[in-house]
Amino acid sequence: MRRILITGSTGQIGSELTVELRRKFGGENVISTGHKRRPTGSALASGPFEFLDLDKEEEILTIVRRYDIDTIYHLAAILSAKGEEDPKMAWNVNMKSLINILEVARKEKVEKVFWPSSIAVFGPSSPRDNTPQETILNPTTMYGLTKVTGELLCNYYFHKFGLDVRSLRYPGIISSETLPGGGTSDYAVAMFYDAIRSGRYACYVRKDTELPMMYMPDCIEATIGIMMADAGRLKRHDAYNVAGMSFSAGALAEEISRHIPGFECTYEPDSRQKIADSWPRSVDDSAAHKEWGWKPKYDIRSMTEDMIQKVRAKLSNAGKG
Ligand code: AKB
Repeated sequence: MRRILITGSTGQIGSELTVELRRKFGGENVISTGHKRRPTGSALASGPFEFLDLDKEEEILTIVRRYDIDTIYHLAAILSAKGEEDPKMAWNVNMKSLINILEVARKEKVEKVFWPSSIAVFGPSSPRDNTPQETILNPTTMYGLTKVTGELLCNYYFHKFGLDVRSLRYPGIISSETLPGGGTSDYAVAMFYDAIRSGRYACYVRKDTELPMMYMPDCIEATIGIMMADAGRLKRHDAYNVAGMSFSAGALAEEISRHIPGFECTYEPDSRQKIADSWPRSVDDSAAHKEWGWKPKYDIRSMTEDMIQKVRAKLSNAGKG
């Protein structure tokens, strides 16, 4: 059996995707990589880990050859809010790593590559409700620029070299395992932690700010789902819109209050408000439904119930430790 390589495997999505792929395909067959720290925790430590500098094509090549890799999930990236602090660094990290992965993949005849795009490809001139699959892509963040360029690049490698690249436009992802870092949608995760710890949260976007979101189990399902889909059914190799749920910051606070009576959320918008205002409130993911059977399971109610339970258990275990 050939093997799977994951970049960014200590991040919010990578940490949970690694565990699920190892459960499905066996620990030894999933190579997790990162460039800063070794993963902690038994689940992530349940298979090979390699330090990998994605800036260096030859390092990627060495690992792909050493492990006989046939599938790559390239998740490492700088997200939207962090990208605005140092736009040049965001461009360099996001674009250099992607082109290096695509180059190694085509040269080594890797079978499939997954690369995440984002709702950040849209901008203020895109329709904000039920945003279509095909519409104006005119982002105003550097992160969004790298996602539009990345989509074009993936599509180019598919048509020019026949490399099977697949991609999703992730909405904000909500999860309890690994905290997100540097994104605009991170408030949806932080609100749970602060609500459980202290019963209050100062939210950095307005109460009426509505964004598309997805719970991690659906995110993992969508990511593996598109990679397992029959190639003949996929009409696109740039990226598919995928929706889970859409809600405002105020609606999430209200839902959390049902579990934590007296929870108090205040709203103190900062520079991330402008980014959120440039993104869709909801997206049309009918192409994903039709072409590869995408169907989310969680809505705001079931996600909140599960998050409260998981974050409570996590914080109470951490308190004991
Ligand atoms: C971010 O907020 O930057 C990301 C995203 C929506 O791509 N979570």
